[in-house]
Amino acid sequence: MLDLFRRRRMWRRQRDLKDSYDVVIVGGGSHGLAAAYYLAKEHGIRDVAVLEKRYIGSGAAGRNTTILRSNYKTPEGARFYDASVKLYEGLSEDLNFNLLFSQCGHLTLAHSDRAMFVMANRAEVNRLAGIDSRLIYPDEIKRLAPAMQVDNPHATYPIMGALYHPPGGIIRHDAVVWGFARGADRGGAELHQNTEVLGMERVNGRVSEVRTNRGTVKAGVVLNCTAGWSTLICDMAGVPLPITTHILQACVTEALKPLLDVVIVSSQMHIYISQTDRGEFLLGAEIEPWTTYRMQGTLNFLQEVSRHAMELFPQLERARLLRSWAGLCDLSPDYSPILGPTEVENFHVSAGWGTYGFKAAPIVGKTLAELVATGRTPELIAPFALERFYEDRLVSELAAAAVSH
Ligand code: PYC
Repeated sequence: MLDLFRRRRMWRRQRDLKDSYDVVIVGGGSHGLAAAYYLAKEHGIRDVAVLEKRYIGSGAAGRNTTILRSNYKTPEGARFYDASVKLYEGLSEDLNFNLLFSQCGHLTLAHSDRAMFVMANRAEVNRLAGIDSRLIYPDEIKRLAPAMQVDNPHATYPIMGALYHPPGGIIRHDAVVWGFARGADRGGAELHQNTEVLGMERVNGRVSEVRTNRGTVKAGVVLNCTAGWSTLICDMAGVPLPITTHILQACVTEALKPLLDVVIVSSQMHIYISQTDRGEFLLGAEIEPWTTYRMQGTLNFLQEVSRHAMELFPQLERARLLRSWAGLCDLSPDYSPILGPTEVENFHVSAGWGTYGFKAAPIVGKTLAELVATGRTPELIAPFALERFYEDRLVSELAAAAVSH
């Protein structure tokens, strides 16, 4: 209640850029802000600038469909995202900012024998990592989502079962951004919005300077946390990434009475559905196959997502769509992130997240902060090193998402 009458600014007014910083973070989304927050909180590193070309959270952090989960396919992925969900569980308290995290449970529908086998396999991998995840059948699905049409005899995609992941859920994505931003600012980091990185100077295998539209700064360490734009920033440092950038679209209906309190996803139907605290149905679909940086939505997306949503929830037939949007996804060849050091000594990346980035924000921030502070790659992120593509050590998270990538 006290916060209702808050006079203190969320973060300090923007000042001029200094000539140099110990750490320059490119990208003011959930990863960059989390890294700034943990650098101060856990390592006392406060001479940090976060450079954001638009406003904080204007990229993927403010455009995702807010789903958190850790039911991944590989042991490396499951362990890593589990650490993230655990951090998210304590994050409202840690940041003293209500992130509205609802661990309402997450259901990945299976529509074929093959899909049932794959879900059973994923459940095993998850349980070996101590993650609550199991295969369930239509009776239990009906109990968890009574408004969903589970027994439709005419369904194109009959529901045979689901991977049920109780700790999964949804969180308020803009609150995550604001909470980390406020925490980073209070820790001493400077947040520079409308500050676009235009180039980098490299001397003796290190990035020495970062050139922006507001001046040039010297940098001890540079972190690239720019999601869809990560290849462009990496090119400036002379680090080519094996990534392509695509759009992913989503939309919300007008607010409806409470009908759904779990997250429903189906990769075969190319859809994921949740109901927000405001009552809107939040619908998302498949990554678009073409590469682009142009965040423009399509009519085809609206038609297809509506058609599939109504197969599961015919009650939505008359619901009006309020708004739709697109965001950028940076896809790596194995659909796992590229995280940690590069061949440029003081230039580290958080990239290649596809549709998984927001789920990983706290653990990315924490592990990148540890890497900067100690100079050592934390064991949890070692499997996601860029050099895995040169050493043939892929971590395939293909088909471990709500989307079928
Ligand atoms: O992997 O959970 C996921 C996801 C949700 C939306 C896009 N990807």
